[in-house]
Amino acid sequence: MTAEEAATLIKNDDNVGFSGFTAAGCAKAVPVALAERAKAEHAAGRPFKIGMFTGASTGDSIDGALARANAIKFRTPYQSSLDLRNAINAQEVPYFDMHLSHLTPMLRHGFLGKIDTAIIEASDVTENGEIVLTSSVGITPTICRVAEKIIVEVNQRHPKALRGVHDFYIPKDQPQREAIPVYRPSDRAGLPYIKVDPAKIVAIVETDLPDETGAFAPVDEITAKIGDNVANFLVGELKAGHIPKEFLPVQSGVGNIANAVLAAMGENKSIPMFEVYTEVIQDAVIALMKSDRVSFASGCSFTVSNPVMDELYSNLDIFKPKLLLRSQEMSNHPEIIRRLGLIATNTALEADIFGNVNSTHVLGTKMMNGIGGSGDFTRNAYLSIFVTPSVAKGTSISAIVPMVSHLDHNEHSVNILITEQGVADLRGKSPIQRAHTIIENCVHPEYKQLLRDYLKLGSGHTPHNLRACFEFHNAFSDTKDMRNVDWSKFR
Ligand code: 0RQ
Repeated sequence: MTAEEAATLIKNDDNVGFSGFTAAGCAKAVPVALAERAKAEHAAGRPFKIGMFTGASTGDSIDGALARANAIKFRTPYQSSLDLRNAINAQEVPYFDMHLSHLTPMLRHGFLGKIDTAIIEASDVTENGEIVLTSSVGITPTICRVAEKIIVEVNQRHPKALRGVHDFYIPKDQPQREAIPVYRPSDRAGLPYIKVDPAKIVAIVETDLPDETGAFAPVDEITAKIGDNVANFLVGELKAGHIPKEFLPVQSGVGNIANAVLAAMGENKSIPMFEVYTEVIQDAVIALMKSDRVSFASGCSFTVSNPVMDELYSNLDIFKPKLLLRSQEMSNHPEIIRRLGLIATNTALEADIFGNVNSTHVLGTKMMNGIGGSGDFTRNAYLSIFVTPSVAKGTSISAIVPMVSHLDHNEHSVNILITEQGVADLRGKSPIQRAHTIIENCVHPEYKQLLRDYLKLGSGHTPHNLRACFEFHNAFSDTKDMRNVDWSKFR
């Protein structure tokens, strides 16, 4: 049927689960038709809002279109759409930020209510209910299981030869749970297709639309320096015997900095060819496969720019044996992450001098995207690294502050902090030792003395001054520059 006809199957107040992870593998036609339907209902004076579960962020056709149509009842677990972010920060859309590995078990346990309809994108669907997905897996196996109805967009952009790239495995519920049989990034645990009762498929809509993934920013001086610092630190760890000589699988976060870090690791020939066990497979991973620096990559999505996607699909016979897509429950599972011994690198918005990290809230109150998978990986990795430029908005914001204005990853989980200034190895250090290491190695020169002076205002094991700890943030909100902090009134 048409997307418009399919959209009429969704009612006001329904909960909808969407396929996709980042913009990869998202439905594109039905959500846009749904947003149009919401606008028409609102114009007729009737309410129309849906609850939304997705894998992570989505393309503009889902989050952007539905936010602009004022059609969202609630939203979880991660987003990166400007229109949706504005609605969340204006308190128009209730949003709950979740560890991505937690979402599907919670949906299966019924903690988050029922799902009326799953709207998913597929490359193929058979009469007996075998569904092969496209460029991501996300939460799709679970929403297909728990939803009452399934709407499938079959997108011709994605070749049927994708069958075999995915691995669909849902662990048994407790107390019957068994060990997940993934011992290497390339191990498969389940089927290459999702099996559903064909009677649940209430609509099939044909499309031919590209994923809405944007291009990555080119590596610049700052991100290149951060990438080099990460690569050189890992070479030191190899030489010290802290990382085995065959290396360990790598997880790398989302965004431009993460892309630059992977590129720098690929260029540093003291690092052997490595495997990737991650969430988002970005452009840099595909480039490193071509140059024989990455031997295998397991992830939850191909979050690649359109030219890289075209190249991937044109050479699928070469890339297919080296790639695997899993659900986010598997790509981010603590059991597998701890077993494989991942080297995890994620991006902080701000960190404090004691090693606590804020990945989500700009200046403590405004939601940026969400915690995503960063907590799943950070808490369970062999080595947990956080990267960030030392300053933001010119030099008016220091990314290193006395106390983080929101806490996502605490001092117990953060091993290494890296900026373009240098590397702070926090392992085995007391709070005061961590503070000295971070200030001297990672802080921008404009903020070093200010933070040294802050440390003198406190006392105790973790020498905070609770009256002064948010003065960087207060100075920014009062004067638009954190450097205008004045410690004299706290001495
Ligand atoms: O704003 O562009 O307006 O100048 O915050 O900067 O360049 O978008 O950075 O793409 O690397 O994303 C943490 C958001 C970084 C991302 C975050 C301003 C800065 C800029 C951000 P402007 P960019 P990135 C697993 C891993 C959580 C999820 C995660 C993220 C903007 O990495 O969402 O890790 N992480 N998932 O100027 C105020 C500060 C600031 C600041 C930067 N201290 N205060 N503003 N900015 N520092 C994968 C998944 O889960 C999918």
